Amino acid sequence: MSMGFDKETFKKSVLFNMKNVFRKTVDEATKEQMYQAVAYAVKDVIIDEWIATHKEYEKQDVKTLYYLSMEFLMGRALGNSIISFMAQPDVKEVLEELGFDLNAIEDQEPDPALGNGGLGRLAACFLDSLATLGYPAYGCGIRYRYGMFKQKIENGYQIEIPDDWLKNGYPFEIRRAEYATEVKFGGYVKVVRENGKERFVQEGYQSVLAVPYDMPIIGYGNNVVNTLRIWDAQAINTFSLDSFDKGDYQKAVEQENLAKTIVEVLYPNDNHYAGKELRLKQQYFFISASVQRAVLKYMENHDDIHKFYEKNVFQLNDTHPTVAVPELMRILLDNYGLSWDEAWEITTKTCAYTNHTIMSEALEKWPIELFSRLLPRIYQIVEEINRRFQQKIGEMYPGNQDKVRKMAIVYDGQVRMANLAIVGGFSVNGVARLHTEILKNQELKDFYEMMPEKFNNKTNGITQRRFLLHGNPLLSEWVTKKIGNEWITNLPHIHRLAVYADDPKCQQEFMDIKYQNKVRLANYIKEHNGIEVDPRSIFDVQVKRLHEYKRQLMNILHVMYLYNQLKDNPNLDMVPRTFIFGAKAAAGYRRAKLTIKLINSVAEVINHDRSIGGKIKVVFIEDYKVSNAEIIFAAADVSEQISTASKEASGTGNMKFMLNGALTLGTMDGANVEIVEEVGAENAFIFGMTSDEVIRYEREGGYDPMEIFNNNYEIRRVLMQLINGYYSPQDPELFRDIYNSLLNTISSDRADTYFILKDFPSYGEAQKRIDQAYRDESWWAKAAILNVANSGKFTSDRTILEYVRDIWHLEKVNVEL
Ligand code: GPV
Repeated sequence: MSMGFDKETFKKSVLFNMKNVFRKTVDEATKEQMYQAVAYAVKDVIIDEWIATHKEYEKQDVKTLYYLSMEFLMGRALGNSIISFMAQPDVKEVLEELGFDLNAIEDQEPDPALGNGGLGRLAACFLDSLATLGYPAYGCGIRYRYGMFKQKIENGYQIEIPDDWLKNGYPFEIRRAEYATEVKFGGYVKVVRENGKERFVQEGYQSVLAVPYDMPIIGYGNNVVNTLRIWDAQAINTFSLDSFDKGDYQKAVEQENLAKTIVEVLYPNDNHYAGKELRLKQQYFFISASVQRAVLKYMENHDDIHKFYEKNVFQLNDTHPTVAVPELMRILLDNYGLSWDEAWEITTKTCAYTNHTIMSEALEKWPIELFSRLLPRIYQIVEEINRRFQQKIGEMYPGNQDKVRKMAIVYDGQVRMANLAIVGGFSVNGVARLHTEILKNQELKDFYEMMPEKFNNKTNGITQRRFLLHGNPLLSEWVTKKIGNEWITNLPHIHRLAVYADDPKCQQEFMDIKYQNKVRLANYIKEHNGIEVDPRSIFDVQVKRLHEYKRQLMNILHVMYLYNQLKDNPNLDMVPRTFIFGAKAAAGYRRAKLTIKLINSVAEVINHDRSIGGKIKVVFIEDYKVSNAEIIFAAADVSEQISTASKEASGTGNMKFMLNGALTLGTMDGANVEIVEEVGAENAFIFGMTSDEVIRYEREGGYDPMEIFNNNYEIRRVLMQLINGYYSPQDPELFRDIYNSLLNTISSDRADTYFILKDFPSYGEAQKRIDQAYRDESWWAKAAILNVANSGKFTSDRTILEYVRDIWHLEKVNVEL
């Protein structure tokens, strides 16, 4: 058992909290109240380790990582915390003694969803691994009042419901008013001359008070508790009620509004830049607070600001936190009076940048008009960074205007955040091998040629603690029974399972567990969707954000095709299949929302057609989120990873499915390439164009979807069903936009931008191979076990060790209680 946990003390603590918080005994308590009481009792256990960890960090004067991110998609904390204390059996028993079921209590917790998708969940996995490996780290972000919206499906359409996750309070957070920090917006910069030196002072600004809330990040079984620090905004009240100055009053009201709106809501865009002013405010808000705090903390027990980078490193999670570069410069120049060169050396040795996409619509480019109005001093600094960098380009490539055009930080009236992040740091990394190669050879080629030493790859990973140990208890126990529990903190160890892949008894056990997990998901679906699905059918799953490049459309078009085959021939010999979708669409992404409607319309028709004997079912799971993801991965047979090659930087869902023994149906994109390398192409279903082919077509043209439409009857039949009312009898025109997107060049885009028709035949063949393969249960079980056994590379522990070795250079810390 873990050091900090004692069963009897814990039980007393639950009873005590129940009494103190709710004035109740346990037999009067609701499940929600029980959840709160248990959560506070768990927090009691956490606190001591949390304090001990930070004492140790201070004592050892450690180097600290600040993982700066607009998003942290944490998922529920209670179950994960209990697991980290290795106290799950005890807590389960205590609750049973008190008449409650642990699962039902865990289900009461709101799922903190301060992120959109892969990028935010990656940050959460990284924090888990950092704590488990014992590295000093803070996650820094925003305490959004409303997180990712809750999705409801009404009449087949997505409805967005505000996610009021703080409604009943959040037991795990602690407000740290003592670290409140002022952040300034707007106004103008005044130059003050002081004994021959220029000083820059921001005046006429509005400001907000950033107040941090800390959440514990618990390492697995090692007493380490790190911190996720998320900032809330509060008004700074600078005026008194008896003030007659109208200007003061006006300003006070404005500052009140600024504070309220700034942290109000998470932008629900994934892989998409919308250019909203409030978004830039959010970025500077949490970055200014985090960077100011990091500098102050360092100066509390160091006297030389020049060595800041020896004890601190800032990792920028995509370009969203890039204002950290000029903000650190500002503090060093204006508050510490350093020269430009001194400040620049410190800044560029502190900051490092991770790129998460090559999609051009995700590139952040702020109009200088907006940027300079909101952040006048920061803008000045960016201009100076740009001036010096352009000068350097001129020295390296004399007279080469093309290089300037491509690499400048300020150009065409815009501040280009990616360029700023590359120039302002010492490291640029991609998130999978293929992605990094594309960055080096295409997207960021000029930067790579100029500064090759900055570029490196860090293939993403996931935490097996949440996505196997917590999410899939049956498989997790089976694995531990076979090979011991070292896999929990050393995933490559799971390779020892490989020797069981051929053993018929083990195959049977594995398939039984998969079946149990499919029953669990079937029950969830019954309860939440009212649809009956057959756990003996193949569970074919695509869960991820809805985006055209991820090609949910290709999946559903294939379902429509299969259905046509079945209608032609009801005796068609096929293994029954349940196609499961889960996806949120950005609130303003019309075509993505229409795709959700299409999936639901197809489901409606197919699920009610008795003539096909239940051979196909289609389910759209409402409100895909971390908590139901754990149930879904555990139950999947087939993992759909079908993005247009070159578009998915890495993917991380692909790894979660593999870890749970699903077989990948995918393109050679992102980390799929490395998954196939680990498990062997014979244990996956790979199809479609390569990234080189896609990139060549994009560069040279020459792809005409109409040619495929003309020559392929089955595709034509499916596409015509989009516009003849087959799935929307009341409104035959409903899906016209989707039809047009595939065939017509009405908009500025090329038709079928994501090569859906081009890849469709090869996708259909891969699907057929799956149907054949599943009939051989022993083959399938073997391949599935081999997927689990070869998933070792994809632990985020490995990813973090690589970041530490190549970029962060942190020291591991031991915490004894
Ligand atoms: I940029 N990603 C994301 O979830 N949101 C974004 O705004 C951006 C990138 C994702 C990529 O799409 C995935 O391929 C990748 O696995 C993930 O970031 C984590 O690196």
